[in-house]
Amino acid sequence: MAVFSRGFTGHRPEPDDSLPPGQHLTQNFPVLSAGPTPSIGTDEWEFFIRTESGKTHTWNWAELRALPAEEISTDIHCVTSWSKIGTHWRGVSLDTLFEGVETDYKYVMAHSYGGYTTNLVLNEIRGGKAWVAFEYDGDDLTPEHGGPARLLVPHLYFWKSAKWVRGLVMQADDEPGFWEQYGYNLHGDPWREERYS
Ligand SMILES: Nc1nc2c(c(=O)[nH]1)N[C@H]1C(S)=C(S)[C@@H](COP(=O)(O)O)O[C@H]1N2
Ligand SMILES: [Mo]
Repeated sequence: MAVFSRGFTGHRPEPDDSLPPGQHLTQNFPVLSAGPTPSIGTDEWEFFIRTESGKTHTWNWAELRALPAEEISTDIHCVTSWSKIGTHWRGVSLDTLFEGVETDYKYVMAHSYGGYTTNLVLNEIRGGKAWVAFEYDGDDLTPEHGGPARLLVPHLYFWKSAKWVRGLVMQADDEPGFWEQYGYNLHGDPWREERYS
């Protein structure tokens, strides 16, 4: 199945209005990591979703790759002001991963290998808006860009797209993750310029 997502707002822009306010285009793909690049082999990689019942749903690499994958074509926007237009990814929709998950909690904390965290709202990462991505531009996702797999939440600033994603913990409340604790916005919509809190 092919999914072509321009993100939350459905902008299908001319170059002029293609970028959220305060953003500029970059042709290369900058690497922004708060710490060292963890090395996770696909033999040890695991992804989980944990709910308030204490139940933890887990997928190993083979199980993730056995799920239906989607092609994603989307713009990405980093809060440091670079944007890339029309990036190509392949990954599993969070809709697919949440299919058997029962939760009444509305908030999510994404956890990465290496300790990075970022907070999200469940109904903003369902409905074709977020993926666990493992390919970029037709190749395996490189370690510096979050490989073997990262979250891809392109309708929010790119810090929400947790690299080396390890799991999602359902939460009753919206709590700040790593960058949010340092003053980044809890929500992070680039079209509203929600950069800082
Ligand atoms: N685990 C982890 N994920 C992360 C980060 C990080 O430091 N660690 N940085 C975030 C930020 S601020 C951005 S802009 C993007 C950068 O992704 P890239 O390095 O692939 O460009 O990853 C996000 N995800
Ligand atoms: Mo960023």
